[in-house]
Amino acid sequence: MTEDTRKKSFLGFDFSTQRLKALVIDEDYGILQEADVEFDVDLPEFRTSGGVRRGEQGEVTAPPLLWVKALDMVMDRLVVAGVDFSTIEALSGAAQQHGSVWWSKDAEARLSKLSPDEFLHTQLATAFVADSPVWMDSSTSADCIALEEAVGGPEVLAKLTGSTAYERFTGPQIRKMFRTKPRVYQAAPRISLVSSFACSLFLGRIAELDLSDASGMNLLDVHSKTWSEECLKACGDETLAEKLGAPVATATALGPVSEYFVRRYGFRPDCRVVAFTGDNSSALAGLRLRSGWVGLSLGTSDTLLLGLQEAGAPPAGHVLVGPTEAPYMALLCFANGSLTRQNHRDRLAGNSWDAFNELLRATVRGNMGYMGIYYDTAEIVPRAAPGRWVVEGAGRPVERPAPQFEARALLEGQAVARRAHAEDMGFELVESSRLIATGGASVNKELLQIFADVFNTPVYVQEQHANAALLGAAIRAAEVWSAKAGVTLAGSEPTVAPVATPYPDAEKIYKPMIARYREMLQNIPKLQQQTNTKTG
Ligand code: XUL
Repeated sequence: MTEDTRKKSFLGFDFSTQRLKALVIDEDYGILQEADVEFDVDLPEFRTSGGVRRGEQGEVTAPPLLWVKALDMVMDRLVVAGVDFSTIEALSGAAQQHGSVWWSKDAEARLSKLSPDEFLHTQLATAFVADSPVWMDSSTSADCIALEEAVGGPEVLAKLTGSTAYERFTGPQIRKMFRTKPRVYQAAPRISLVSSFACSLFLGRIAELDLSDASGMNLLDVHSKTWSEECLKACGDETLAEKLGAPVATATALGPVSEYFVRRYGFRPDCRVVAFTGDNSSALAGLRLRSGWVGLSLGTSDTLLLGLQEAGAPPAGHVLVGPTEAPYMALLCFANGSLTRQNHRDRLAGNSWDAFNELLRATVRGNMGYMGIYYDTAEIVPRAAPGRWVVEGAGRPVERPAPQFEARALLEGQAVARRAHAEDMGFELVESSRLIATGGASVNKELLQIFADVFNTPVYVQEQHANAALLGAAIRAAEVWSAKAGVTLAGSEPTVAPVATPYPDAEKIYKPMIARYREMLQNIPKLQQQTNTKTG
């Protein structure tokens, strides 16, 4: 076959908290094969629960060898699924953000001389010096405070690194290791994020961190795109910059796949490995968000993704270096998402969405002035304690609102909050704006209509694949490859279907509600302590 007619496909991975997933797409970005390994079920010998192990003081870790063994397993499942690895032009991956992998001294040498006759996990059994703290870890409050103090306060840190200090961010995690387990810190010549660790397995050497995931560490100056000396100094010693290595742009082909994969699975020797990144950055690529579009993942928590031209200094939420063409991206994780919606559906409408939607239909858009803020769990954006606040049109608190007003107040309140905080991050509505919804609750048409009206923009649903991070990994592999090869791939135009469009009077109704929401926030008790209740 000639170069032009040869079938081309692209491989993506998602090293998420509970499972490892793999996906092969073709030139149309259509899905060819998928495989999945669930850590607790498929690898019970690691004794994880939900993919992690919990300590008594908020520590949450995972053994990196679990992820290595899961890769052995998922590769075998791809073989069984019939993947022809010789058609794969490029591969890339996504991973849970913030987790750190602590490599041993002999790791790099081991990675470079892997025998294709053996599993990865048997050859890399001594490649790590510690279990990996992951994003659910909340044991580093003291380190967060110390880091903020070292640079001149939370606002200064947010301006510099895109976020105030968060327990799960890797800088505070490294600081804790340096402080409490100095031998581990000294024993590891290199530290990876979960994304760059996973990439290393394919490259046969320790991979560079990508700038987008590196922005989830409280260590990167997001303006100069280099490590902040001050932050490094506050979290470790003079060897830290060397341990981390210099980060690279996310859309970088780091090299060919290692010989191990060529000989064991039949990859082409010139198959490109594109830098892996964090799952949220990968989701931005998977949703193929353009300027002025908003990605909205409606899960246990709700996550908002935006492409940005400038890096602001967010009081809540995160600014990351952009993984695609927008220079920056905003990541807003609202702790109260689907679980909170379900709790109140159960309370107001006896466990039934149909009954809940009946309540919504008994009210009008704007809810006759009733507005609510519902935090069943401590909220992150904005940082606030759990509680429930409902007011009527004149702003007076309402003790016992009727169920139909509560139903609408809950959903409108959530959508209004999403828009207000997106605006705080620099989001501006433009003619071509769109909201792209994914996640479990994106099947709820009534909810999507409310989002369409509040954002005054049509809502589309990502239909092609429910897991935007996984799809994004394969798409990024395809796009970096095609840009380099000068080939336009048939799948590069997004295909999404509109499911809700705003009513003409939407802005008149909801714009004032955004101002009222900001006023309500003034009276809500703030959380003094940092919070890490975010769920994926
Ligand atoms: C983001 C975060 C989570 C993880 C989940 O800041 O902590 O979304 O990336 O995998």
